[in-house]
Amino acid sequence: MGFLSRLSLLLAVVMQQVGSSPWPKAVFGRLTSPGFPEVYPNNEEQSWNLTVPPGYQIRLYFTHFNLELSYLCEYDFVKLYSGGKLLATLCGQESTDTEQAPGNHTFHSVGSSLHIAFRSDYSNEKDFTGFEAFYAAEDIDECQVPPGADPICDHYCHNYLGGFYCSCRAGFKLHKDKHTCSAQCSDQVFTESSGVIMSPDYPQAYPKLSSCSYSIQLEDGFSVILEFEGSFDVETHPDTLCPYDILKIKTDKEEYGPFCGQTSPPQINTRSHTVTIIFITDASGDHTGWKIRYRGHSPAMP
Ligand SMILES: [Ca+2]
Ligand SMILES: [Ca+2]
Ligand SMILES: [Ca+2]
Repeated sequence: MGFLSRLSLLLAVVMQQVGSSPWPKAVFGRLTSPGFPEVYPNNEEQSWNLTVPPGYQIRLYFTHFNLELSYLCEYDFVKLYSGGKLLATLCGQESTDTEQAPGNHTFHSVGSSLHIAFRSDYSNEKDFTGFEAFYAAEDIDECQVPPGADPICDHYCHNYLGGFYCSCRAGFKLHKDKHTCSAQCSDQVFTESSGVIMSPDYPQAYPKLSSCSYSIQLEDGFSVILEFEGSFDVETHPDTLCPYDILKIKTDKEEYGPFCGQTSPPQINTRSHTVTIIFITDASGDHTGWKIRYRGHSPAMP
């Protein structure tokens, strides 16, 4: 295929993609009671179903509201439903102890659809002029979570129109679940004759869904001695041995652990010059982890 025909094919593809995925259509509009701004008729029922694309919600507010007031809005009402729930029952002109009028309140759908129902009963005691409302699609800021709720991203949350995404600090990688930050902690090698190795972020909570391995490689003839230092906290279970997060220590000949719980394991004299520490975490829990000081002991030296 010649360069020009390839270029025109590429352009055609680009044009088609631009054409087929336009900027989300603006969703907005106005709703009124039948006959507005005149008096609404008796025995009237009308409803509206509003839907916006995923990642958006519907904002609705009233610029005029004048419905017959009745106990619990039994006679005439506007009801708002969203996410399978009744959001509001509205009547009257102003809120009372038992009935709600919208006033300056702005309503938001739960998810991407909102159902609005208007009903009038068989009589009107006065001339009630109904309502006028305006609605518009609005981006959901997924990064804003209610106080006390878990953040949606482990590290950083980025909101955009119609969606959001997560990212991680240096040294971490976004897990394929798109919100967990897994530590990049595999295949770490230690060749110094002594040192300190600890769980990622120690003494802060260690990361979830991470597979760490730390390999101590000393010269032949040394024996690696491991001592736990500071606090020790690895997720545990009262009946099953370390079913969630696992800390294990391996040499050519032996395996130590799995260790978990809140009691530091005793000193380990591995009698080996190469030792691998393996730490695997699951998707939940907040625990501070572990810290190990190692040193190479040479039996030939005092
Ligand atoms: Ca009425
Ligand atoms: Ca968003
Ligand atoms: Ca865990």
